[in-house]
Amino acid sequence: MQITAPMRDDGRIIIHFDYDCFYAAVFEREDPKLKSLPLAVQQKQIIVTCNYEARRRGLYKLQLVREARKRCPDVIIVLGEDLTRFRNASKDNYNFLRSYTWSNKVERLGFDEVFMDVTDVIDYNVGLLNYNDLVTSFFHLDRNDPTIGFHCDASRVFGRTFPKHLESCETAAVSITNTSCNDFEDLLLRLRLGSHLAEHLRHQLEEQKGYTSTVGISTNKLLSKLVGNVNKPKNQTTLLPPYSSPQGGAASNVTNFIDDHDIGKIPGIGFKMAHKIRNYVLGRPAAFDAGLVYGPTKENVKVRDVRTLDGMGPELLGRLLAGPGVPKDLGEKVWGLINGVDVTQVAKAKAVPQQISIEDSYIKLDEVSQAKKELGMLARSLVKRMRMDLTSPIEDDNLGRDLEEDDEDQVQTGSAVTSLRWMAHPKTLRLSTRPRLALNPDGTRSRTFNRISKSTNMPTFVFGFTQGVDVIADKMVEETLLPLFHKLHPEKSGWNLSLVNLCATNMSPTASDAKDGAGRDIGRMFKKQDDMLREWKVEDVDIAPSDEDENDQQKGINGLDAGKTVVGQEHTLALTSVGSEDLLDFTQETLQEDVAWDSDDDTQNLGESCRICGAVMPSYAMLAHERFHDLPD
Ligand code: DGT
Ligand code: MG
Repeated sequence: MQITAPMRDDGRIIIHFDYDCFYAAVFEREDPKLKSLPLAVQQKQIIVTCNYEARRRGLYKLQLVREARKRCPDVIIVLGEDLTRFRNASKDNYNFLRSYTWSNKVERLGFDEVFMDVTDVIDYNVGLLNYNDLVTSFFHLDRNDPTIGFHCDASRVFGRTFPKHLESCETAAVSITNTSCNDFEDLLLRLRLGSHLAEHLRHQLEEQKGYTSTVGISTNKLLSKLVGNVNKPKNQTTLLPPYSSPQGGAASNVTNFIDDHDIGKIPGIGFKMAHKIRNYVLGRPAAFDAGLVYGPTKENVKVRDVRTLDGMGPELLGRLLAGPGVPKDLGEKVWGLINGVDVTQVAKAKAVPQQISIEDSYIKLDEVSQAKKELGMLARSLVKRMRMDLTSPIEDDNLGRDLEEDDEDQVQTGSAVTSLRWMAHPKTLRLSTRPRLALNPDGTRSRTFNRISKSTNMPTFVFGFTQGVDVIADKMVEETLLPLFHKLHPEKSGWNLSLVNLCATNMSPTASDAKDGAGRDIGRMFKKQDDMLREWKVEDVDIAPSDEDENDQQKGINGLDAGKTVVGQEHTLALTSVGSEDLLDFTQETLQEDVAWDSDDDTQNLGESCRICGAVMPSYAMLAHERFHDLPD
């Protein structure tokens, strides 16, 4: 029995950006001569990324440092454990792209991906086109100033496409599906304009910010992200119409495109979900492939295999994926995804993050004194991040005159004294830990991803500026965090934690923020960020670490500077392909297998540290990663 595909809403135009070799590009921007040299960025003993010169010489993402050195002895290795520079570059690029939207619908996914909903810009331009002369069109970027924009040839798509060649609407749509030729032409025109806007933005981003990117253009987040991957790097791909067919098959480019993806590569279908689906399709447990570092399985179960399976549909998927805490409509959502339907909206830019979360992982954390020390480091990072992300300077034009007394104060930032105010107050402080399970009788330890947590009101002294970060952090540990910790772990010993997380949440915008809207405060936030950062800047030494560093890995794992382990984008990539199992971020939501997109790096969590090499990665990737170490050299 074949179940009909869900309806797609093709009314939007979404552009997805993925910066090329992002971490390496950040270093190249600081020192342009690195561009022509093989450059790799190291975190623990792993090359987390490398530039294209290094890739040309056989290096790749998530390679062991010692292998990279063997392969390319003159590789320049820079340390990338301090995420500050990546976070700043990410925010700067994001703000830049945001300035081109009218709706403010711009959403970051991790540090190096951005979705833009440009539907309104496209629709406006469609309305102004001269259909008798599409070749010499002018794309308007400003509704109020008709001179701002660029020339483009709206009679064709800019850049690459999927499929490579466009079929005419007669052959592709009408004859097979009776889809109206008008719908086909209308979508094609809007996608064409989207492709020209994407090209303009890519160009501007490169010219003005120094970053090249890989871009996808389609009608929803899922399709734009996936189609961008078709041509990497420094390229763009537009998914061509027709997008739908009543028969749910041959005529739809969406189906043709998505069908060839492994089920685990669909964003929104997490590791556990993909595994359950594979098992069902195969009728037996899917096997792992020891040869893949991050590839969780060697089974080749494609979307097509799932979609066309007899009886497959929302109900069956719902039953298959059911479990405690799983949303009721999960079956429908997943059915939508494998049919290229993604109704999630591109989130509007937020003035402040919804929460700020800092965490670190540990091989062994089983003493109160040690826990107190770690809490101190995490608290320091949290207070710094709160000051950086939740405050804005009060400018000379007395913009802050209407503020409450408590909201403003004077802090020393760099050499200048600046007045700051809080844009939002997190009302809640949450402490979470992940205790290791006791050893099994056979000496092995079962893995758990479960966290336990306790929350309390955020102490108000945290919002004062007169005391330094260290003083506030110490007070926070003594007065708030240790009491919470003792509630979580009343026993003096007998526990061993693999992770500790601090989260400032339950954000309450200050009165003036709510009044004046997001835009002004984002601007202020970025304006002051450089100053704020200067004070805490950790300089990485751009020299290749010595071999002894490799022996330092064990001490490095739980002894990390909390300032360097601030929660940021952390995701894992397959060696040759990308997809959700590689890219899904590992917030608690992800672990609960929700299909929500996690888009704000400020809320993402680092995974675990590998006990052998110290590489940080999502918990779900750890088993596959550990197998990598068993491989012969
Ligand atoms: P690309 O997009 O293939 O040209 O290369 P990148 O380097 O931009 O890779 P991407 O987009 O997957 O990830 C962005 C950055 O995130 C990358 O520069 C380094 C970091 N990153 C990626 N995967 C991992 C990972 O598994 N662990 C850690 N710690 N960082 C990662
Ligand atoms: Mg990238």
